[in-house]
Amino acid sequence: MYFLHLTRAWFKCAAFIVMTFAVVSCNNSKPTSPEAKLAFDRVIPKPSSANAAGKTFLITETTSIVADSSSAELRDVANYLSETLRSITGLSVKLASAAENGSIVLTLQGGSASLGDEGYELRIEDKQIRIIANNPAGVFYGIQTLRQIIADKDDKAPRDEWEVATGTITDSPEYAWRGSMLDVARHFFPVEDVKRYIDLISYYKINILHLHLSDDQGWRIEIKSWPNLTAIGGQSQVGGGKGGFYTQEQYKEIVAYAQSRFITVVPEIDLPGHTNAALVSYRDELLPGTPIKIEAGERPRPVAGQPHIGTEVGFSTLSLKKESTMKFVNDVIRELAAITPGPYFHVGGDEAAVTKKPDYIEFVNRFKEIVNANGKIMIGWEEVAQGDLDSTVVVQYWHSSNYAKMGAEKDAKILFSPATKAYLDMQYDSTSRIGLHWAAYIEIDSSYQWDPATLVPGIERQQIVGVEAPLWTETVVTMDDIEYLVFPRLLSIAEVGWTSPSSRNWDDYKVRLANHAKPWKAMGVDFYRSKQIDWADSVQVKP
Ligand code: TNX
Repeated sequence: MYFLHLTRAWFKCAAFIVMTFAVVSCNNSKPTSPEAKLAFDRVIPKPSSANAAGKTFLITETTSIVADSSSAELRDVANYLSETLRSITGLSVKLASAAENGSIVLTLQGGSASLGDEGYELRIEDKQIRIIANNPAGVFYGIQTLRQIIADKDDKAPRDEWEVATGTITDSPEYAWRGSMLDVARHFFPVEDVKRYIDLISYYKINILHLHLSDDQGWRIEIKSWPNLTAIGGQSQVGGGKGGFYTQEQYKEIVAYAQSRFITVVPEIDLPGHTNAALVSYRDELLPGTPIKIEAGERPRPVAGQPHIGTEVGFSTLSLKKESTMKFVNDVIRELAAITPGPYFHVGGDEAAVTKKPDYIEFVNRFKEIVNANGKIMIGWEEVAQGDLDSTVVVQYWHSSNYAKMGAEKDAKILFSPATKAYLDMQYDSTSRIGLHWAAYIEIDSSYQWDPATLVPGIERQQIVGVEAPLWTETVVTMDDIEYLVFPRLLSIAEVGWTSPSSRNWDDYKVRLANHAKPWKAMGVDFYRSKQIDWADSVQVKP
């Protein structure tokens, strides 16, 4: 009998070994439930190292959060954790000043230097959880990992105990720039949508939100010295809807909200092409020459200076010959830089098909001077590689490896957004209900299986700042549309940006991804149910 008992216990341990990365101890005081055992198997992006210890920490009404008192920012993070735990568990977990059994401790003391600026160590023991980092950002990322490993159950019944599997996770990112771009110009999205978007992407340790604030179809940010930009240019969008724009106050609100999730907003004003909304707003001041006449029988083309609600590109440009042009550029960059605490300013620079090449180069050089004079670092789409660059500039590769290499040769940093892998507006396949497919159809495996460090021969790892997944919104009208294209592919890009290539593996990723269906359902995320993934909407693991 005793022997039988031992054997059974041994089997339990063996099963546990199979289900976790490593087992330090099998003598769990409270048996770990099947749901909790799954926990370490669903963290995205995959942490640098994770060792499960086989016990359980319980989050209950008496759990407390304790943060170093010396850091105000860390106290904000502690409040964020409390709110997050309330929304997951319904429990009100209070902040306390002294750590005891049952505390979740957030600390900036004692982290190893190897954790860097954004890394963290998450130690979950049966009596206490500790998140240790060198900066509040690292603690915040530790919290995101913790959120993902709190066991969820299928039944919706209220519970007074929430299990967390014990173990140690040590983690830090591969790249400093892990971005997501939202095009609010083709279709406008109100502040509330952007905040929800920020919340959703922060779960995956994304740290940059690039906002594409102007394009041919609409101008989305208030510029006080050029009011028609929003009064006229802000009132349109693709398909003829009413458009919209952010006041400077609303933009600041978005920036602050992003900051509270350790996300830096990078504003983009697309120049000198993609400027039709500005040309329509200030025809006398900005519109170059007379609009081209359309010959009888010719397919109607968009005309610069006329409102544009289609999706064609490459027909509008600023002109160096117009006296007001550089004043306009100066004013816009100055006003927007002044309300942007982050270090970057994106000047666009893509698809300026009707800007003469010498003018284009002149523009890029002047944009750089103005951006720098306003205390910011210039970033632009890959075509800006034709300008005079230096090592401060970031060139965003999207299509042409030649431009990307040209940027690298000029010592610029390269941000990877290859359209065939990272463009979230590409359809998954030919049946996708929205999206474009000019670059590729991108299923989940394709969005995951690539490595920025080897994608473009000649661009070395140390020149790459990171990755960014753009969502262009020609076909994207609602928040549901956003979610359908972004989830799950943004997670691929998040993992490409965070996890070292040697730790990434499609077969392992697929299983972790399957376990995100449940939290998405809980958060009401309208994700794409790719057939490549065996979605685990209900956890079915035999105890
Ligand atoms: C190319 S990528 C563009 C955008 C479009 C996008 C659609 C880039 C820098 N320019 O203007 O919205 O394709 O996928």
